[in-house]
Amino acid sequence: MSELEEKIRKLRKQLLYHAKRYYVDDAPEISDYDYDMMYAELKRLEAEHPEFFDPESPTQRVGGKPLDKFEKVTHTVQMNSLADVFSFEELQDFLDRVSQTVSRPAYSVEPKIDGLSVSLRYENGIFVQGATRGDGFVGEDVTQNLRTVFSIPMSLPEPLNLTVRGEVYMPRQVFEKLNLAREAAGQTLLANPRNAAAGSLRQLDPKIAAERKLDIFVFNFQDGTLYADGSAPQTHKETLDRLAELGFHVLENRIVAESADEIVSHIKRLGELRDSLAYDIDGVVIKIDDLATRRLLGEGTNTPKWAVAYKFPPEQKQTKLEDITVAVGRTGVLTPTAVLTPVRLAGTTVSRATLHNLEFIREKDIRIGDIVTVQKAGDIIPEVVRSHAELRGAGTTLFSMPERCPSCGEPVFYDADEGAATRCTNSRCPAQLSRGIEHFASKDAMNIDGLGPQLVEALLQNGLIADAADLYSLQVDEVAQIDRMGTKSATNLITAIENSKSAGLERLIYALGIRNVGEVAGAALAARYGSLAALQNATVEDLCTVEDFGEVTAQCVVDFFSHPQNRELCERLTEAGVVTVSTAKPTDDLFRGLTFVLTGTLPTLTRDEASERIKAAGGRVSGSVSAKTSFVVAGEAAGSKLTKAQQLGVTVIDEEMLLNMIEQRSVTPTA
Ligand code: 0OX
Repeated sequence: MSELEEKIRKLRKQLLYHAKRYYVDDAPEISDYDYDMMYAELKRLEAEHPEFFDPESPTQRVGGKPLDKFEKVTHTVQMNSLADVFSFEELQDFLDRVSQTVSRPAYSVEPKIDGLSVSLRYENGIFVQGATRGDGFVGEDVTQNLRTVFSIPMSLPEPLNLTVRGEVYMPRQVFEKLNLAREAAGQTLLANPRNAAAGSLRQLDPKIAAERKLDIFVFNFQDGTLYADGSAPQTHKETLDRLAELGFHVLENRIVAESADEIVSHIKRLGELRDSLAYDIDGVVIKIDDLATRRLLGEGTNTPKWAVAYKFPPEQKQTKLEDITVAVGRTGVLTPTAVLTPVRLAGTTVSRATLHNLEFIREKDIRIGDIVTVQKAGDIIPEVVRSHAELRGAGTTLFSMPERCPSCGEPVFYDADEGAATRCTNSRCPAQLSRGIEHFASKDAMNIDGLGPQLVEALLQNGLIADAADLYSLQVDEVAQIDRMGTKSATNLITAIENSKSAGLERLIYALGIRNVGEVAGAALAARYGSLAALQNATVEDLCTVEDFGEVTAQCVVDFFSHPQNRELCERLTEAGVVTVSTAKPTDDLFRGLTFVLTGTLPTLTRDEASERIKAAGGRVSGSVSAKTSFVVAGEAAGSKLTKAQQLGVTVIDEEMLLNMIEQRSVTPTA
């Protein structure tokens, strides 16, 4: 072997060793910098000497090309989900149920990682395929992205055929860094590490997934052989210990417990540990340890009878309400926002929370300087739950709404009818203007990538734009003058603006920000009138005949176009080349007259994708369930919408049934 080849081999070996020390053992021996240097050197040598190519090289983790779509994978063993319990009483019910069949079973009590379940398949000890859980039967092939997860071994020390299951997650630190970078680039922030991990795993370009530095905890042996002699493990603990021996990053902080007391105290311990872990956990999994006992208890329809997930109650924290600021929204509504002493809550640092309106503040007797309890609604939006009058010292102050708009200084009006809103009615108010342009550019409207709140503000402040139509005459060199914008970002922005011209009439109508006209109404108007010009001349009477339009919304549309400056805006948008006529091909009429509501996380489609499919088939997508709803499409963790559908007797279907309906061109759901 040449000296060079020797050197390359040695570097590969060292890098593999240090990656394991870092990602699997959590005990790095060298600095990140030294690791990166070694990696860069190997990359250089491999590029100069392709004759020494080795698919096992650490540099080959990010080798694949971007895909067009993910292939489907049928799981050999169903990837079940877990039944949830929300209290110790419900947990006791589970334990009681089990003890009717088995006496004094031992349980594995382990953290429930808040990530995404995947399967990893090895053939002859080589990692050959990784797939998402999907609906438990069929998932998506995300092998390329999983290869970038360093704690997934590309090969095992023994030539085994096996499939394991684990939870992919984004470590909190990685998540925070990612959001800081997104903030600096004016991109929307990701809500929590779980969403960030899900988004990363769904990247078609493995390079992006690699940058996201995902990690995994393996928690189950699905299929195959765990020992070369073909023998099978007896317990879950033995399985996981063996998987650790094979080089997997296996769940930590788990115990084997024999009594309810032991289980409950470990749950409490994990609850206390939660904040100090490097990753998010959202509960504790309690599963029978003995594998033969598991088989005896068997499986339910979608969940095993031998395990439950105890879900932690929404995390709440106390913090100080330092101040209340008032923001002016797109429609002029003044919204009070709590400024909090920053506190870590469910995966992110929270320093602001909405206080809705004055009524909310009065009802909860919230005062500036109070200690308040905060939590995240749906684990995403921070909210103030209560104030603590009992902890109130001297020096707290009552809040009152400003009498003048904090942005333009004009008097504001209180409207008890419209959701107790305080409103600035000055149509030239700068805050409303910036929010309006942000809305115009937003993802669901004209979808101008990179044009976030900070950039809109900068463009307005520099006098480069005065309204949304001005965006279309911006020049690269003008934009490049703005702080922290180089020529490259400026060029990207101009391209995105240019592309938005063909966003389509539906989006354009929504983007105009007409009161009460959301995406659904925008689409209905586009379908009905076919052009912006026709819409501008519609009467209230005529608008009232559009599907789901009442007089209030109809009047809002007429009011909007009765303002000369709005008409002028439309004229300038048209002149700039924005498409203002409907280019939609006549839609399919399979779902004509049918309304769908989406709830929960669907196994393979994002919410937007599912909506697009329904709309393309001529159906409507609504945000709320009523007796008029035709179908509720429910995914994992579906909440109140599902309950409401069941109460109202609305047909509930899953993603697969929806796709079957479209494929088989039938409005009768079949599994
Ligand atoms: C987790 C986790 C998820 C195995 C068979 C049914 C559920 N998120 O950490 N799932 C399971 O168990 C599977 N265990 C876990 N720890």
